[in-house]
Amino acid sequence: MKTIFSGVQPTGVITLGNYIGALMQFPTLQDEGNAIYCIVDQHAITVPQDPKELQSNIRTLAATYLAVGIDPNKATLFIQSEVPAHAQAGWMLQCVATIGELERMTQFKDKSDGKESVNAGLLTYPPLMAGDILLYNTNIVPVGEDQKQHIELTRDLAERFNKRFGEVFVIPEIQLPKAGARIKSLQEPTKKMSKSDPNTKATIRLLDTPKQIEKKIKSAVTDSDGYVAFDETNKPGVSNLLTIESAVTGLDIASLVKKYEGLGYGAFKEGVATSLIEHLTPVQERFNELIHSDELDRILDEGAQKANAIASKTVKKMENAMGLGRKLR
Ligand code: ATP
Ligand code: LTN
Repeated sequence: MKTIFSGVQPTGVITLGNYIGALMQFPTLQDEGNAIYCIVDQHAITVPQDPKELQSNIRTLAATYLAVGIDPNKATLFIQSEVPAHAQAGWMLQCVATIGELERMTQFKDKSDGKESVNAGLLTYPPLMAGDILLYNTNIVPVGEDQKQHIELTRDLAERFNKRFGEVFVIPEIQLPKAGARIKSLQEPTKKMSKSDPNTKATIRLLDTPKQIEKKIKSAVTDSDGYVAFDETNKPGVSNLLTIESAVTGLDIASLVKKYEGLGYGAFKEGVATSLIEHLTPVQERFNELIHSDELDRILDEGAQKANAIASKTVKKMENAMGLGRKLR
């Protein structure tokens, strides 16, 4: 049986990019193996966070995971900071990684670009992420395309560790979604849709109201051709909307292009918005039921316990392999 692991940062209501690129795959995978999903709050503090807001975002994300279809009877859902093994493994892997390779990470370069001072955790973010994955003997990591470089580094660190200290880690593989591995900004359709985009029109959030969704899709940047076709180079805006509708309806792009044949962008955008609202409404209803429930706390407590049982064993193996503490007898 394969182990699947993924994490999302609790840095605000998740976007349609997070949803299509990552979360949407999670419920399917819980039927295919041992699935473990994490709220990576320790990653979130690599950029400044308001403590009260962070805790509220953690709860929101937990309810979101369940609302999109994570079943706690099939998958493990937990909060990273409630399992100490993550920080422990992160430290050991920091001592295996080099500053040079961490400085080459594009996420680090993007997030530190133009800033006078960034915290050291932003640089050492990838070894913590590698620890998340490697602690559970993970085979598959479902993520969006922007995480490819981090997964490659995770594999490199695992191989280096195994070579230097003996076989401790399973080497994980990335799994990108079939479509929608990189959902673009609605305002600048060559850039990725991002949680932290200051332009609110650029990003659809999972909990946006139908009115907000309609408004944002209507003002999405397209082109002046006036016909619907899929061409990511010349028609990035239209192609992005097609990708979004295809992901939430399960229809292929070709049949969507056919659906909009002879119609202008007004009707096209209306169609995309309708499909999206239809798909998100039941998710939002489940979210509202869950967010204030005691059930949520029970699920997270149980998740932390299950995760801890596996992860603390791997930490012991890592420490022993590296020669930390006393020899295991
Ligand atoms: P930010 O945009 O603020 O840097 P983020 O949304 O990229 O944050 P996470 O919340 O950790 O960061 O992302 C969770 C998952 O969503 C990851 O698997 C990531 O690859 C995926 N993801 C993020 N943005 C997109 C996107 N635009 N298209 C597809 N997948 C995405
Ligand atoms: N770096 C990821 C979030 C993340 C993650 C993980 C994803 C942290 N640990 C482990 C998959 C597996 C991001 O920014 N999207």
